[in-house]
Amino acid sequence: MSETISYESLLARIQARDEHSHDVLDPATGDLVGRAPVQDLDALERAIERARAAQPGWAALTDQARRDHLHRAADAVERWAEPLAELLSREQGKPLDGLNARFEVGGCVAWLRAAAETPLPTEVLVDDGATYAEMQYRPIGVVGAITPWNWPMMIAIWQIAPSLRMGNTVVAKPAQSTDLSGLAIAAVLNTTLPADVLTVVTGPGRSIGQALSSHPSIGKIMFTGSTEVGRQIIEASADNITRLTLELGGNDAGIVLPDVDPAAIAEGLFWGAFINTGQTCAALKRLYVHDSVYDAVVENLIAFAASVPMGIGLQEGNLLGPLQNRKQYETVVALVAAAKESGAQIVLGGDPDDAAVGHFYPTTLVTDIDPHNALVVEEQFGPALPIIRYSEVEEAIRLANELDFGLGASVWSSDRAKAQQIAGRLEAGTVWLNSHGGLHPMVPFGGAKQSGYGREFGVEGLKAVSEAQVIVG
Ligand code: TAP
Repeated sequence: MSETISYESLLARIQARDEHSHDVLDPATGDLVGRAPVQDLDALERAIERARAAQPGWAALTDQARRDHLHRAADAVERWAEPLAELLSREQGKPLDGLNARFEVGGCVAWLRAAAETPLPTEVLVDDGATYAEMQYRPIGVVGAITPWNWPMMIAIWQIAPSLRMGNTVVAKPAQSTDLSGLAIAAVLNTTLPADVLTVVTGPGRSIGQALSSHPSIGKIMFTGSTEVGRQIIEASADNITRLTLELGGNDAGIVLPDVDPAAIAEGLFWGAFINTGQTCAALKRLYVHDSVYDAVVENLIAFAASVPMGIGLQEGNLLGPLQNRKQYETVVALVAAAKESGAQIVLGGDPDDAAVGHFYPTTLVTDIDPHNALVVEEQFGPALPIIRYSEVEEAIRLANELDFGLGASVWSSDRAKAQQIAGRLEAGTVWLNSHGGLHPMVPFGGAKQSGYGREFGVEGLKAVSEAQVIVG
Protein backbone atom coordinates (compact mmCIF):
# COMPACT_ATOMS: atom_id res chain seq x y z
CA MET A 1 0.00 0.00 0.00
CA SER A 2 1.38 3.43 -0.90
CA GLU A 3 1.83 5.75 2.01
CA THR A 4 -0.61 8.33 0.65
CA ILE A 5 -2.62 8.23 3.82
CA SER A 6 -6.23 9.17 3.22
CA TYR A 7 -9.69 7.71 3.55
CA GLU A 8 -9.97 7.53 -0.25
CA SER A 9 -6.69 5.64 -0.68
CA LEU A 10 -7.69 3.18 2.06
CA LEU A 11 -11.05 2.52 0.41
CA ALA A 12 -9.45 2.18 -3.03
CA ARG A 13 -7.24 -0.65 -1.73
CA ILE A 14 -10.05 -2.78 -0.35
CA GLN A 15 -13.04 -2.15 -2.61
CA ALA A 16 -14.38 -4.93 -4.81
CA ARG A 17 -13.18 -4.79 -8.42
CA ASP A 18 -15.83 -6.99 -10.03
CA GLU A 19 -19.50 -7.92 -9.80
CA HIS A 20 -18.86 -10.48 -7.04
CA SER A 21 -19.57 -7.90 -4.41
CA HIS A 22 -22.23 -6.32 -2.24
CA ASP A 23 -23.16 -2.74 -1.44
CA VAL A 24 -22.13 -1.42 1.94
CA LEU A 25 -24.55 1.22 3.20
CA ASP A 26 -23.95 3.69 6.02
CA PRO A 27 -26.38 2.66 8.80
CA ALA A 28 -26.85 6.29 9.82
CA THR A 29 -27.62 7.78 6.40
CA GLY A 30 -28.27 4.93 3.97
CA ASP A 31 -25.49 6.37 1.74
CA LEU A 32 -23.30 3.98 -0.22
CA VAL A 33 -19.96 3.55 1.57
CA GLY A 34 -18.46 1.22 -1.01
CA ARG A 35 -18.62 -2.25 -2.46
CA ALA A 36 -17.22 -5.22 -0.56
CA PRO A 37 -16.03 -8.36 -2.35
CA VAL A 38 -17.93 -11.62 -1.94
CA GLN A 39 -15.47 -14.46 -2.35
CA ASP A 40 -16.12 -18.13 -2.98
CA LEU A 41 -14.86 -21.43 -1.62
CA ASP A 42 -12.04 -21.57 -4.21
CA ALA A 43 -10.72 -18.27 -2.88
CA LEU A 44 -10.84 -19.69 0.63
CA GLU A 45 -8.89 -22.79 -0.49
CA ARG A 46 -6.24 -20.60 -2.09
CA ALA A 47 -5.96 -18.43 1.02
CA ILE A 48 -5.58 -21.46 3.31
CA GLU A 49 -2.97 -22.96 0.99
CA ARG A 50 -0.95 -19.72 0.99
CA ALA A 51 -1.24 -19.44 4.77
CA ARG A 52 -0.05 -23.03 5.14
CA ALA A 53 2.92 -22.40 2.86
CA ALA A 54 3.90 -19.22 4.70
CA GLN A 55 3.58 -20.66 8.21
CA PRO A 56 6.89 -22.58 8.59
CA GLY A 57 8.91 -19.52 7.54
CA TRP A 58 6.99 -17.27 9.91
CA ALA A 59 7.39 -19.77 12.78
CA ALA A 60 11.11 -20.05 12.04
CA LEU A 61 11.65 -16.36 12.79
CA THR A 62 12.83 -15.61 16.29
CA ASP A 63 10.21 -14.61 18.84
CA GLN A 64 11.87 -11.18 18.91
CA ALA A 65 11.51 -10.83 15.13
CA ARG A 66 7.78 -11.55 15.34
CA ARG A 67 7.42 -9.12 18.23
CA ASP A 68 9.16 -6.45 16.12
CA HIS A 69 6.74 -7.20 13.27
CA LEU A 70 3.77 -6.63 15.62
CA HIS A 71 5.19 -3.29 16.76
CA ARG A 72 5.70 -2.23 13.12
CA ALA A 73 2.10 -3.25 12.41
CA ALA A 74 0.97 -1.12 15.38
CA ASP A 75 2.98 1.82 13.99
CA ALA A 76 1.13 1.38 10.68
CA VAL A 77 -2.26 1.42 12.43
CA GLU A 78 -1.23 4.64 14.18
CA ARG A 79 -0.33 6.23 10.83
CA TRP A 80 -3.64 5.14 9.28
CA ALA A 81 -5.72 5.83 12.40
CA GLU A 82 -7.93 8.59 11.02
CA PRO A 83 -8.89 6.86 7.74
CA LEU A 84 -9.55 3.65 9.67
CA ALA A 85 -11.77 5.49 12.17
CA GLU A 86 -13.67 7.22 9.37
CA LEU A 87 -14.36 3.93 7.60
CA LEU A 88 -15.42 2.30 10.84
CA SER A 89 -17.78 5.15 11.55
CA ARG A 90 -19.33 5.04 8.07
CA GLU A 91 -19.69 1.26 7.91
CA GLN A 92 -20.37 0.26 11.52
CA GLY A 93 -22.20 3.48 12.44
CA LYS A 94 -20.30 4.26 15.64
CA PRO A 95 -19.38 7.91 16.19
CA LEU A 96 -15.80 9.09 15.86
CA ASP A 97 -15.70 10.42 19.43
CA GLY A 98 -16.17 8.85 22.87
CA LEU A 99 -15.77 5.10 23.38
CA ASN A 100 -16.29 4.61 19.66
CA ALA A 101 -14.35 4.63 16.36
CA ARG A 102 -11.13 6.42 17.37
CA PHE A 103 -11.19 4.52 20.65
CA GLU A 104 -11.52 1.22 18.74
CA VAL A 105 -8.57 2.01 16.46
CA GLY A 106 -6.55 2.98 19.57
CA GLY A 107 -7.51 -0.41 21.03
CA CYS A 108 -6.07 -2.12 17.94
CA VAL A 109 -2.73 -0.43 18.60
CA ALA A 110 -2.80 -1.26 22.32
CA TRP A 111 -3.60 -4.94 21.77
CA LEU A 112 -0.97 -5.31 19.01
CA ARG A 113 1.67 -3.87 21.31
CA ALA A 114 0.51 -5.95 24.28
CA ALA A 115 0.69 -9.14 22.20
CA ALA A 116 4.24 -8.12 21.26
CA GLU A 117 5.29 -7.36 24.83
CA THR A 118 3.70 -10.19 26.82
CA PRO A 119 6.48 -12.52 27.99
CA LEU A 120 5.95 -16.25 27.57
CA PRO A 121 9.13 -18.00 28.72
CA THR A 122 9.59 -21.76 28.76
CA GLU A 123 8.16 -23.05 32.05
CA VAL A 124 10.26 -25.43 34.13
CA LEU A 125 7.71 -27.83 35.62
CA VAL A 126 9.96 -30.16 37.63
CA ASP A 127 13.69 -29.93 38.30
CA ASP A 128 14.34 -32.10 41.35
CA GLY A 129 17.52 -33.87 40.36
CA ALA A 130 15.67 -37.03 39.30
CA THR A 131 13.34 -35.47 36.73
CA TYR A 132 13.61 -32.41 34.52
CA ALA A 133 10.45 -31.37 32.68
CA GLU A 134 9.69 -28.14 30.88
CA MET A 135 6.70 -26.79 28.97
CA GLN A 136 7.12 -24.93 25.70
CA TYR A 137 4.47 -23.21 23.63
CA ARG A 138 4.65 -24.00 19.94
CA PRO A 139 2.63 -22.69 16.99
CA ILE A 140 -0.52 -24.59 16.09
CA GLY A 141 -0.33 -23.84 12.35
CA VAL A 142 -3.01 -21.86 10.54
CA VAL A 143 -5.60 -20.03 12.66
CA GLY A 144 -9.06 -19.19 11.30
CA ALA A 145 -10.32 -15.89 12.78
CA ILE A 146 -14.09 -15.24 12.57
CA THR A 147 -15.39 -11.90 13.82
CA PRO A 148 -18.71 -10.10 14.48
CA TRP A 149 -19.82 -6.65 13.32
CA ASN A 150 -19.90 -4.69 16.58
CA TRP A 151 -16.16 -4.07 17.12
CA PRO A 152 -14.96 -5.34 13.73
CA MET A 153 -11.39 -4.02 13.83
CA MET A 154 -10.51 -4.48 17.49
CA ILE A 155 -11.92 -7.99 17.83
CA ALA A 156 -10.04 -8.99 14.66
CA ILE A 157 -6.83 -7.74 16.29
CA TRP A 158 -7.65 -9.68 19.50
CA GLN A 159 -7.59 -12.84 17.37
CA ILE A 160 -4.82 -11.99 14.89
CA ALA A 161 -2.14 -10.42 17.12
CA PRO A 162 -1.59 -13.29 19.61
CA SER A 163 -1.87 -15.86 16.79
CA LEU A 164 0.90 -14.17 14.83
CA ARG A 165 3.07 -13.65 17.89
CA MET A 166 3.02 -17.40 18.57
CA GLY A 167 4.14 -18.29 15.03
CA ASN A 168 0.80 -19.11 13.43
CA THR A 169 -0.45 -17.64 10.18
CA VAL A 170 -4.04 -16.39 9.96
CA VAL A 171 -6.99 -16.56 7.56
CA ALA A 172 -9.59 -14.05 8.76
CA LYS A 173 -13.32 -13.94 7.93
CA PRO A 174 -15.09 -10.69 8.89
CA ALA A 175 -18.84 -10.40 9.44
CA GLN A 176 -20.48 -9.54 6.13
CA SER A 177 -22.06 -6.37 7.46
CA THR A 178 -18.62 -4.97 8.29
CA ASP A 179 -16.47 -6.57 5.59
CA LEU A 180 -14.75 -3.32 4.68
CA SER A 181 -13.58 -2.72 8.26
CA GLY A 182 -12.14 -6.23 8.41
CA LEU A 183 -10.40 -5.79 5.06
CA ALA A 184 -9.08 -2.35 5.99
CA ILE A 185 -7.44 -3.27 9.28
CA ALA A 186 -5.79 -6.28 7.61
CA ALA A 187 -4.65 -4.15 4.65
CA VAL A 188 -2.95 -1.75 7.06
CA LEU A 189 -1.24 -4.61 8.95
CA ASN A 190 -0.16 -6.03 5.59
CA THR A 191 1.72 -2.84 4.74
CA THR A 192 4.39 -4.21 7.07
CA LEU A 193 3.80 -7.97 7.52
CA PRO A 194 5.42 -10.57 5.20
CA ALA A 195 3.21 -11.91 2.40
CA ASP A 196 0.51 -14.49 3.22
CA VAL A 197 0.99 -14.36 6.97
CA LEU A 198 -2.44 -12.69 7.21
CA THR A 199 -5.18 -13.09 4.58
CA VAL A 200 -8.82 -12.02 4.65
CA VAL A 201 -11.56 -13.98 2.88
CA THR A 202 -14.98 -12.36 2.67
CA GLY A 203 -18.27 -14.10 2.05
CA PRO A 204 -21.25 -15.55 3.92
CA GLY A 205 -20.66 -17.19 7.28
CA ARG A 206 -22.84 -20.15 6.36
CA SER A 207 -20.47 -21.05 3.48
CA ILE A 208 -17.07 -19.40 4.00
CA GLY A 209 -17.22 -19.45 7.83
CA GLN A 210 -18.52 -23.00 7.85
CA ALA A 211 -15.84 -24.22 5.41
CA LEU A 212 -13.09 -22.46 7.39
CA SER A 213 -14.31 -24.12 10.61
CA SER A 214 -14.39 -27.61 9.08
CA HIS A 215 -11.16 -27.36 7.07
CA PRO A 216 -8.52 -29.98 7.93
CA SER A 217 -5.68 -27.47 7.43
CA ILE A 218 -7.02 -25.11 10.09
CA GLY A 219 -5.55 -25.93 13.49
CA LYS A 220 -7.50 -23.42 15.56
CA ILE A 221 -10.63 -21.32 15.22
CA MET A 222 -10.85 -18.06 17.14
CA PHE A 223 -14.55 -17.15 17.04
CA THR A 224 -16.43 -14.19 18.44
CA GLY A 225 -20.15 -14.02 17.76
CA SER A 226 -23.45 -15.53 18.78
CA THR A 227 -23.94 -18.66 20.87
CA GLU A 228 -25.98 -20.17 18.04
CA VAL A 229 -23.15 -19.88 15.51
CA GLY A 230 -20.70 -21.02 18.21
CA ARG A 231 -22.60 -24.31 18.37
CA GLN A 232 -22.42 -24.66 14.57
CA ILE A 233 -18.66 -24.14 14.72
CA ILE A 234 -18.27 -26.82 17.40
CA GLU A 235 -20.08 -29.25 15.11
CA ALA A 236 -18.17 -28.19 11.98
CA SER A 237 -14.80 -28.54 13.71
CA ALA A 238 -15.48 -31.85 15.45
CA ASP A 239 -14.06 -34.19 12.79
CA ASN A 240 -10.66 -32.49 12.88
CA ILE A 241 -10.58 -31.93 16.65
CA THR A 242 -9.81 -28.31 15.74
CA ARG A 243 -8.90 -26.19 18.76
CA LEU A 244 -11.51 -23.54 19.58
CA THR A 245 -11.73 -20.30 21.49
CA LEU A 246 -15.39 -19.26 21.59
CA GLU A 247 -16.36 -15.76 22.73
CA LEU A 248 -20.13 -15.92 22.50
CA GLY A 249 -23.19 -13.95 23.48
CA GLY A 250 -23.70 -12.26 26.82
CA ASN A 251 -26.55 -10.94 28.93
CA ASP A 252 -24.58 -9.31 31.73
CA ALA A 253 -26.30 -8.52 35.01
CA GLY A 254 -25.43 -5.59 37.26
CA ILE A 255 -26.48 -5.64 40.93
CA VAL A 256 -26.82 -2.30 42.73
CA LEU A 257 -26.69 -2.63 46.54
CA PRO A 258 -28.59 -0.28 48.89
CA ASP A 259 -25.42 1.55 50.05
CA VAL A 260 -24.57 3.28 46.72
CA ASP A 261 -24.60 6.99 45.95
CA PRO A 262 -27.00 7.01 42.96
CA ALA A 263 -25.63 10.26 41.52
CA ALA A 264 -22.05 9.03 41.69
CA ILE A 265 -22.69 5.76 39.84
CA ALA A 266 -25.03 7.03 37.11
CA GLU A 267 -22.31 7.73 34.52
CA GLY A 268 -20.59 4.38 35.09
CA LEU A 269 -23.87 2.50 34.88
CA PHE A 270 -24.82 4.36 31.72
CA TRP A 271 -21.62 3.66 29.79
CA GLY A 272 -21.52 0.09 31.11
CA ALA A 273 -24.83 -0.46 29.34
CA PHE A 274 -24.71 1.91 26.38
CA ILE A 275 -21.11 1.61 25.13
CA ASN A 276 -21.21 1.26 21.34
CA THR A 277 -24.94 2.04 21.58
CA GLY A 278 -25.49 -1.18 23.53
CA GLN A 279 -23.95 -3.38 20.81
CA THR A 280 -21.25 -4.87 22.98
CA CYS A 281 -20.94 -8.47 24.13
CA ALA A 282 -19.98 -7.56 27.68
CA ALA A 283 -22.31 -4.58 28.08
CA LEU A 284 -24.58 -4.33 31.12
CA LYS A 285 -27.85 -5.70 29.74
CA ARG A 286 -30.05 -6.09 32.85
CA LEU A 287 -29.76 -3.98 35.96
CA TYR A 288 -31.03 -5.18 39.37
CA VAL A 289 -31.48 -2.29 41.81
CA HIS A 290 -32.40 -2.49 45.49
CA ASP A 291 -35.82 -1.14 46.30
CA SER A 292 -34.44 1.50 48.74
CA VAL A 293 -32.40 3.27 46.01
CA TYR A 294 -34.42 2.24 42.94
CA ASP A 295 -36.16 5.56 42.27
CA ALA A 296 -32.99 7.59 42.85
CA VAL A 297 -30.89 5.36 40.57
CA VAL A 298 -33.52 5.58 37.82
CA GLU A 299 -33.81 9.38 38.16
CA ASN A 300 -30.04 9.85 37.93
CA LEU A 301 -29.78 7.48 34.98
CA ILE A 302 -32.54 9.33 33.12
CA ALA A 303 -30.80 12.66 33.74
CA PHE A 304 -27.44 11.37 32.51
CA ALA A 305 -28.84 9.42 29.55
CA ALA A 306 -30.87 12.36 28.30
CA SER A 307 -27.67 14.43 28.05
CA VAL A 308 -25.79 12.04 25.74
CA PRO A 309 -26.11 12.99 22.05
CA MET A 310 -27.03 10.34 19.46
CA GLY A 311 -26.58 10.95 15.76
CA ILE A 312 -24.57 10.48 12.57
CA GLY A 313 -21.14 9.11 13.45
CA LEU A 314 -19.14 11.53 11.33
CA GLN A 315 -20.70 14.56 13.03
CA GLU A 316 -18.23 15.32 15.82
CA GLY A 317 -19.78 15.45 19.25
CA ASN A 318 -22.19 12.55 18.89
CA LEU A 319 -21.49 9.78 21.39
CA LEU A 320 -24.18 7.25 20.43
CA GLY A 321 -25.00 6.09 16.90
CA PRO A 322 -27.48 3.94 14.99
CA LEU A 323 -27.88 0.18 15.26
CA GLN A 324 -25.51 -1.36 12.74
CA ASN A 325 -28.18 -3.17 10.72
CA ARG A 326 -31.94 -3.37 10.28
CA LYS A 327 -32.20 -6.86 11.79
CA GLN A 328 -30.69 -5.64 15.05
CA TYR A 329 -32.93 -2.54 15.00
CA GLU A 330 -35.99 -4.76 14.61
CA THR A 331 -34.86 -6.99 17.49
CA VAL A 332 -34.70 -3.97 19.81
CA VAL A 333 -38.05 -2.61 18.53
CA ALA A 334 -39.76 -5.95 19.21
CA LEU A 335 -38.26 -6.45 22.68
CA VAL A 336 -39.16 -2.95 23.92
CA ALA A 337 -42.66 -3.18 22.40
CA ALA A 338 -43.23 -6.50 24.20
CA ALA A 339 -41.99 -5.04 27.49
CA LYS A 340 -44.37 -2.09 27.10
CA GLU A 341 -47.28 -4.38 26.33
CA SER A 342 -46.55 -6.43 29.44
CA GLY A 343 -47.02 -3.32 31.60
CA ALA A 344 -43.40 -2.22 32.08
CA GLN A 345 -42.79 1.55 32.20
CA ILE A 346 -40.78 3.20 29.42
CA VAL A 347 -39.27 6.11 31.36
CA LEU A 348 -36.98 7.29 28.56
CA GLY A 349 -37.06 6.73 24.79
CA GLY A 350 -38.90 3.74 23.36
CA ASP A 351 -40.47 5.68 20.51
CA PRO A 352 -38.37 5.08 17.37
CA ASP A 353 -39.30 6.81 14.14
CA ASP A 354 -39.64 3.85 11.78
CA ALA A 355 -39.80 6.11 8.74
CA ALA A 356 -36.56 7.96 9.56
CA VAL A 357 -33.41 7.43 7.54
CA GLY A 358 -30.91 5.27 9.43
CA HIS A 359 -31.34 2.55 12.05
CA PHE A 360 -31.58 4.92 15.01
CA TYR A 361 -33.24 3.61 18.15
CA PRO A 362 -33.45 6.20 20.95
CA THR A 363 -31.73 5.69 24.29
CA THR A 364 -34.33 3.74 26.28
CA LEU A 365 -34.77 2.94 29.98
CA VAL A 366 -37.45 0.45 31.04
CA THR A 367 -38.55 0.17 34.69
CA ASP A 368 -40.97 -1.90 36.78
CA ILE A 369 -40.39 -4.83 34.47
CA ASP A 370 -41.02 -8.49 35.24
CA PRO A 371 -37.68 -10.26 35.83
CA HIS A 372 -38.63 -12.86 33.23
CA ASN A 373 -39.74 -10.46 30.50
CA ALA A 374 -38.02 -11.12 27.14
CA LEU A 375 -36.19 -7.76 27.31
CA VAL A 376 -34.49 -9.08 30.47
CA VAL A 377 -33.78 -12.70 29.58
CA GLU A 378 -32.85 -12.24 25.91
CA GLU A 379 -29.81 -10.38 24.59
CA GLN A 380 -31.13 -7.03 23.28
CA PHE A 381 -27.76 -5.86 21.84
CA GLY A 382 -29.00 -2.29 21.57
CA PRO A 383 -29.71 0.91 23.53
CA ALA A 384 -32.55 -0.33 25.78
CA LEU A 385 -31.83 -1.17 29.42
CA PRO A 386 -34.32 -3.00 31.67
CA ILE A 387 -34.08 -1.99 35.35
CA ILE A 388 -35.46 -4.61 37.74
CA ARG A 389 -36.42 -3.88 41.35
CA TYR A 390 -35.35 -6.32 44.09
CA SER A 391 -35.67 -6.35 47.85
CA GLU A 392 -33.37 -9.20 48.96
CA VAL A 393 -29.83 -9.50 47.62
CA GLU A 394 -30.19 -13.30 47.52
CA GLU A 395 -33.01 -12.81 45.01
CA ALA A 396 -30.81 -10.56 42.83
CA ILE A 397 -27.99 -13.12 42.86
CA ARG A 398 -30.41 -15.90 41.94
CA LEU A 399 -31.86 -13.87 39.05
CA ALA A 400 -28.40 -12.84 37.83
CA ASN A 401 -27.29 -16.50 37.74
CA GLU A 402 -30.40 -18.10 36.30
CA LEU A 403 -29.64 -17.55 32.59
CA ASP A 404 -27.41 -19.73 30.42
CA PHE A 405 -25.18 -16.73 29.64
CA GLY A 406 -22.13 -15.97 31.82
CA LEU A 407 -19.87 -13.45 30.10
CA GLY A 408 -19.63 -10.56 32.60
CA ALA A 409 -21.42 -9.12 35.62
CA SER A 410 -20.98 -6.21 38.03
CA VAL A 411 -21.67 -5.31 41.65
CA TRP A 412 -22.16 -1.68 42.70
CA SER A 413 -21.56 -0.84 46.37
CA SER A 414 -19.56 1.44 48.65
CA ASP A 415 -18.53 -1.63 50.68
CA ARG A 416 -15.74 -3.33 48.74
CA ALA A 417 -15.61 -6.46 50.91
CA LYS A 418 -19.35 -7.03 50.55
CA ALA A 419 -19.19 -6.43 46.79
CA GLN A 420 -16.29 -8.87 46.43
CA GLN A 421 -18.15 -11.52 48.37
CA ILE A 422 -21.16 -11.20 46.04
CA ALA A 423 -18.87 -11.13 42.99
CA GLY A 424 -17.53 -14.54 44.00
CA ARG A 425 -21.05 -15.96 43.81
CA LEU A 426 -21.83 -14.68 40.30
CA GLU A 427 -21.50 -17.14 37.42
CA ALA A 428 -19.55 -14.99 34.96
CA GLY A 429 -16.10 -14.93 33.38
CA THR A 430 -15.46 -11.39 34.65
CA VAL A 431 -17.09 -9.50 37.52
CA TRP A 432 -16.43 -5.77 37.78
CA LEU A 433 -16.83 -3.79 41.01
CA ASN A 434 -18.40 -0.32 40.55
CA SER A 435 -17.85 -0.34 36.79
CA HIS A 436 -18.83 -2.59 33.91
CA GLY A 437 -17.14 -3.80 30.75
CA GLY A 438 -13.65 -2.29 30.96
CA LEU A 439 -11.04 -4.52 29.33
CA HIS A 440 -7.27 -4.58 29.63
CA PRO A 441 -4.91 -6.38 27.22
CA MET A 442 -3.12 -8.14 30.08
CA VAL A 443 -6.27 -9.33 31.89
CA PRO A 444 -7.76 -12.59 30.58
CA PHE A 445 -11.28 -12.24 29.20
CA GLY A 446 -13.85 -14.86 28.26
CA GLY A 447 -17.15 -16.42 29.16
CA ALA A 448 -18.60 -18.90 31.61
CA LYS A 449 -21.50 -21.21 30.74
CA GLN A 450 -22.92 -20.69 27.22
CA SER A 451 -20.99 -17.44 26.75
CA GLY A 452 -18.15 -19.60 25.49
CA TYR A 453 -14.86 -21.12 26.51
CA GLY A 454 -11.19 -20.25 26.37
CA ARG A 455 -9.62 -16.96 27.41
CA GLU A 456 -8.18 -14.12 25.33
CA PHE A 457 -5.53 -11.53 26.32
CA GLY A 458 -2.38 -11.68 28.40
CA VAL A 459 -0.39 -14.86 28.91
CA GLU A 460 -3.56 -16.99 28.83
CA GLY A 461 -4.35 -15.55 25.40
CA LEU A 462 -0.92 -16.49 24.01
CA LYS A 463 -1.24 -20.02 25.39
CA ALA A 464 -4.64 -20.32 23.73
CA VAL A 465 -3.12 -19.99 20.26
CA SER A 466 -0.30 -22.42 20.98
CA GLU A 467 0.23 -26.13 21.31
CA ALA A 468 1.72 -26.89 24.71
CA GLN A 469 4.60 -29.33 24.50
CA VAL A 470 6.30 -30.95 27.47
CA ILE A 471 9.96 -31.91 27.14
CA VAL A 472 11.16 -34.41 29.73
CA GLY A 473 14.74 -35.48 30.37
P1 TAP B 1 -22.96 -14.06 14.40
O1 TAP B 1 -24.18 -14.02 13.59
O2 TAP B 1 -22.70 -15.24 15.26
O3 TAP B 1 -21.75 -13.88 13.36
C1 TAP B 1 -20.42 -13.85 13.78
C2 TAP B 1 -19.52 -14.29 12.65
O4 TAP B 1 -19.75 -15.67 12.35
C3 TAP B 1 -19.75 -13.54 11.35
O5 TAP B 1 -18.50 -13.34 10.72
C4 TAP B 1 -20.61 -14.51 10.56
O6 TAP B 1 -20.54 -14.31 9.17
C5 TAP B 1 -19.98 -15.82 10.96
N1 TAP B 1 -20.82 -17.00 10.74
C6 TAP B 1 -22.17 -17.07 10.56
N2 TAP B 1 -22.55 -18.35 10.39
C7 TAP B 1 -21.43 -19.11 10.49
C8 TAP B 1 -21.17 -20.51 10.44
N3 TAP B 1 -22.14 -21.41 10.26
N4 TAP B 1 -19.90 -20.93 10.59
C9 TAP B 1 -18.90 -20.07 10.80
N5 TAP B 1 -19.08 -18.72 10.84
C10 TAP B 1 -20.32 -18.25 10.71
O7 TAP B 1 -22.82 -12.82 15.38
P2 TAP B 1 -23.04 -11.27 15.08
O8 TAP B 1 -24.50 -11.06 14.85
O9 TAP B 1 -22.06 -10.81 14.04
O10 TAP B 1 -22.59 -10.61 16.47
C11 TAP B 1 -23.45 -10.47 17.55
C12 TAP B 1 -23.21 -11.56 18.59
O11 TAP B 1 -21.83 -11.68 18.90
C13 TAP B 1 -23.88 -11.24 19.92
O12 TAP B 1 -24.47 -12.40 20.45
C14 TAP B 1 -22.72 -10.81 20.81
O13 TAP B 1 -22.95 -10.98 22.19
C15 TAP B 1 -21.63 -11.68 20.31
N6 TAP B 1 -20.34 -11.08 20.63
C16 TAP B 1 -19.58 -11.67 21.58
C17 TAP B 1 -18.37 -11.11 21.93
C18 TAP B 1 -17.55 -11.76 22.98
S1 TAP B 1 -16.04 -11.20 23.21
N7 TAP B 1 -17.99 -12.73 23.72
C19 TAP B 1 -17.93 -9.95 21.31
C20 TAP B 1 -18.73 -9.37 20.33
C21 TAP B 1 -19.95 -9.95 20.00
P3 TAP B 1 -21.70 -13.48 8.39
O14 TAP B 1 -21.66 -12.11 8.91
O15 TAP B 1 -21.27 -13.57 7.00
O16 TAP B 1 -22.99 -14.19 8.70
